[in-house]
Amino acid sequence: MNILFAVLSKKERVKQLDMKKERTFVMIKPDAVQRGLIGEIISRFERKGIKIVAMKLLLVDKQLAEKHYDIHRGKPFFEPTVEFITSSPVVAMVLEGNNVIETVRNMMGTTDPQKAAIGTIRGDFGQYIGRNIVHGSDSTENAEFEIKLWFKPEEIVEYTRIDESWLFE
Ligand code: IDP
Ligand code: MG
Repeated sequence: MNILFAVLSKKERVKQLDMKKERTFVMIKPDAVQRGLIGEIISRFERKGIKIVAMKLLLVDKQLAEKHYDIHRGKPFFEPTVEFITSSPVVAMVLEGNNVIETVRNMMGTTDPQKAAIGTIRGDFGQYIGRNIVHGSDSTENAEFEIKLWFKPEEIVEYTRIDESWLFE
């Protein structure tokens, strides 16, 4: 750490490190729930130091699924994706952390598990684009929209994790 950095206030250091506290919406899809991968996936986020601020297991109805995938309406995979997402329970979560939207997307890997890098969630556990294990918001706008769609404000919990001071200066 350089001397200048050390004398900066915490707020200034955070700014210099380009830290951005964000929230993202993550869903563990029916294939991963059925295959017993809930713990494995949540564990990866926990070990990265990402905070879970909301979580529930639910059977998704058609209306919610269609709203969630509305941006893909009209595409050939829209109907099959809605059918898949409503076929069996999912785990819905709100995750919070520094640049968490991009971090989670990187941890998930690219949409097609065949092409996703080994070491990513999709790359390690999936084989087919229509069964790709996990969803994560792709932008701040979509994260905001999806969090509002899936969770009531009172379902999101503010708290401090004990390891926060060990993850950041
Ligand atoms: P993303 O989940 O990586 O953001 P999107 O392009 O937003 O990918 O697609 C949403 C979801 O629709 C995918 O996660 C996948 O479940 C499904 N999907 C997308 N493209 C295809 C496809 O070509 N075949 C089958 N399913 C698809
Ligand atoms: Mg997407």
